[in-house]
Amino acid sequence: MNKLFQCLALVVFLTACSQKPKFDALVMPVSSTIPVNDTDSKDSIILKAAHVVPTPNQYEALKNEFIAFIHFGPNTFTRMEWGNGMEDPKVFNLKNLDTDQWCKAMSDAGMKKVILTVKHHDGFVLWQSRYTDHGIMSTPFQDGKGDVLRELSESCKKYGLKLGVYLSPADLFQIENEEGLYGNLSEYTERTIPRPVEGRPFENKTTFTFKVDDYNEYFLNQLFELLTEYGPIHEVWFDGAHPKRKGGQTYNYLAWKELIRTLAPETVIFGKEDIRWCGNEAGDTRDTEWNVIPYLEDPANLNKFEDITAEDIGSREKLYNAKFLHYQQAEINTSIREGWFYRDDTDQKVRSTDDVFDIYERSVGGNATFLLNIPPNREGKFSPEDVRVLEEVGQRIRETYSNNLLADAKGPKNILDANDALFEVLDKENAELVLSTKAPITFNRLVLQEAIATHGERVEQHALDAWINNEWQEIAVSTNIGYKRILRFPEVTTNKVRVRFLQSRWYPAISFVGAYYYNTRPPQLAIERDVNGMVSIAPKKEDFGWKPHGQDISANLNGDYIIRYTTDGSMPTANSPIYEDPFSLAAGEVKAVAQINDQLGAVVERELGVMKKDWKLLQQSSAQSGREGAAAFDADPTTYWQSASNNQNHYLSLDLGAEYALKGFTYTPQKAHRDGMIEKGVLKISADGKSWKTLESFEFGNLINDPTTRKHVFKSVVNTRYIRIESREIAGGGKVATIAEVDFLLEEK
Ligand code: FUL
Repeated sequence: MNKLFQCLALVVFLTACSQKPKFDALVMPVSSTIPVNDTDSKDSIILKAAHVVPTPNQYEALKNEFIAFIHFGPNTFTRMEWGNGMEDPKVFNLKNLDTDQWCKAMSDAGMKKVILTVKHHDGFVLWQSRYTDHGIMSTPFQDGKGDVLRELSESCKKYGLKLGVYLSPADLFQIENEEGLYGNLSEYTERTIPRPVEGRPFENKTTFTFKVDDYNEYFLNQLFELLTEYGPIHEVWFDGAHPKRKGGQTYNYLAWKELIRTLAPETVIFGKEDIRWCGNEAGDTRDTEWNVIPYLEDPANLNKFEDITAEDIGSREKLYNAKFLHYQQAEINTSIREGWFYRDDTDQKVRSTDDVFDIYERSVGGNATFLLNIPPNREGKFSPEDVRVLEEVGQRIRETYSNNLLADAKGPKNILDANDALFEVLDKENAELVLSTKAPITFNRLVLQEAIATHGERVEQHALDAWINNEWQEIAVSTNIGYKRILRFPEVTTNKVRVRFLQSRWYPAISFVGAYYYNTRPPQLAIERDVNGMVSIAPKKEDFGWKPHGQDISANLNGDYIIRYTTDGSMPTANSPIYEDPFSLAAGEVKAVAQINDQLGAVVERELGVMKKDWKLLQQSSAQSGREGAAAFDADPTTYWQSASNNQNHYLSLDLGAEYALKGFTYTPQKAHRDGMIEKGVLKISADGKSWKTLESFEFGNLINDPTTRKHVFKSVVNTRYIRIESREIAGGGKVATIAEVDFLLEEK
C-alpha cells in the first residue's frame, strides 16, 4: 500500500513538474523531517520548513478530517473519570452491546475513523487478551467471551469506518496489584514477541526480539494482538496522561514503534512523531496551527515526546531554534459530553449541534483533525441525545460544504476542482487569485487548501476580498492555510472574489479554493454571575489559556439577535423575557437562548450556587504572594488561590455569611499552568468557624489535561455556614494547591 502511495506521489510530483510552474516551487527534496545545520541562516531554515511535508499516512489521516473517540470501560459503570485499577472487573456489568448503532451514528456524522479505548488507565481490557484476566473475560458479558473490539471492528467494516486503538501506557491495575508488571523493577532481557500462550496460537507468524522489561513486554504482546487480529488498524493512540507512576517505569517506545510499523503499515501514531495533542481537551483551537514543528532531537529516534501546549509553536521565531523541522499534525480531541466517560442522561451536559459544528469548522478548517469522543452508556449504546447531535452535525456539514459556489467560476482550473493533486503555484509575496462567476453568489465561508503533500505549508498571511459596488472590499484576513483553512465571515454577495496571499515561506502551491453558504444560526451564549450576584448573558468566548481574555467566537458571524432567558428552570422559548442588561439573582438556574427572527439557537444553562458577596476567608493554610485565598471566591476564574509549596495538604476555610442547605460543590481549577490541581480532598464543616469535623471526601480525575469545572454532590444535604476545603492529593504528585473558583450548590426547593 505504501509502495503504491509512493508511486502515486511520484506521478503527482511529475505531473506537478510537467505543469511547469512559473516559480521554482521545490528547490530541495521534500521530507517529513529535515535537519537544520549550524550553518543554516534564518532564511534557509524557513526555506527548509517550506519543504517539510506529511508522510503518506499522515496525509491520509488529515483527509479523514472528522473522526471519533470512544471511551468505554469500568468508568462507564462507576461514573468516574479515572478508575483506580483496583475495580472488580465485574463492575463492568454490560448486558447489551450495539456497535452497529455506534457506527451508524458516526457515519451519519460524516466521521471516517473510530478509536476505542481498548485499555484506559485502569488497565481493564475490552478485548480477549491472552496476557491478562483483568478485563472483559472476567465479566458476565457473553459469559466472559465478549470482545468489544471484535464487535466494533465488524461494525466498522459494515459502515466503512477505519479503526484505531487507544492503549494506555499508564496502567493502574499493573501498578496496584501485587503481581503487577508496571514498575516491578524486572530485568531488561531479550524477549520474543509475541510470547506464545498455550492453546491460543496466532495466525500471524511474525515474531520480534526486543531487549525489554516485564511491562514493556506485556505492552508489546498486547499491541501484537491488537494489530494482528482485528483487521487493519489506522491509528494507535498513546495517551501522555499518568494518574500514577511506579518504580521508575520507562517505556521502550522505539520497540513499540518497530512493531507497529511492521504490523500496521497504514497506521499513524498519536502522541508520538505522527500526531500531536493540540494542548487542551476543551475543543479550543489555535488561530494559527502550524504542523511543521521545531525539534531539538531527531523525532525518528526520540523515545519520549513532551506535550506541546503553548499557543505559538511553529512561527518563524520558534523554528529558528530548531535542530530538526518535523511534520506533526494536531488532533483536536474533546468529548461530546462533560467528561470522557458516560455518567448519566440527566446531569451530564451534551454539547449542542452548534457547538460541535463550530469546533468542526475551527479544527478541520484550522489545519487539524477533529477527534470527537462519544461515550456509550451502560446499555452499550450511544444515548439518544448524542445520536441526535451527531445526525444534525452530519447534516449540517453536508448541507454547508457539498455545494461549492465557485465550482463553475472563471479562474485557474487547478484550484477549482476537488483534485488535490492539481494546484497553482503562486509568487511568495503579493500574489493573488481572482475568481469570477456568471451570476452573483452569496456566501459566508471560504475554504482554502495548500498542496501540502507535495509542497508543504507555506502561506503565512492571506486575505479575502469581494468586488462590491465597483471596488474590492476586504472581507476577511487570516494567517496560515496548510491542509485546510475555513474562513468565516458575515455573508457577502458578489460575482468576483479575490484571495491575496500576503506573505509566504516559499512559493505557495494552492490546491483548492471554494465558497459556501452556511445557514447562519443564532450565536452560542455563555452565562456569568459576578460576586454581587449580577447575571450577564453574552455570546460565548473561547476559554482556554491561550486567550486569557476570551475571544468572541460567534457574535460577529451572526446577524442581529436577541437573547431570551428563564430563571425558573424552564426551557426558554420565543415568549420568554428578553435579556437587556445584567440582572441580580441570588440563586437558581438560568437558561438562555439567542434568537434571530423565528429561529432559536442552542440553549445554555447555568446552575448558580450561593452568591459570594458576603463570603469571608476565615483561614488559609498558606498563600503565595498575590495569590491569596480570596481569589478562590471572587467570581473571576482567571484569578486563583495558590498555597505555598510544602506538601499535599492545604486548605481554605470559608464563612458563607449565613447558613445554607448545600447539596454539593464545584471546583474550577486555574488554567494558567498545570500545577496545583486538587485531585483528592475532604470537605469539613464547623458550627463556629473554629473547630472542624470532616463531612466527606471527594475525588476528581484528569484535571491536568482537562482543567474544566468539576462537580461533587454530597451524600445528603448539609446545613452550614462555615465550610473548609482541604486538599489531600495534588495531581501529578504536586505540592501546591490552587483554586480558581469554588461554588456551593443549593438544595432545590
Ligand atoms: C486524557 C486521559 O487522562 C483521559 O481520561 C482521556 O482518555 C483523554 C483522551 O486523555 O489525557
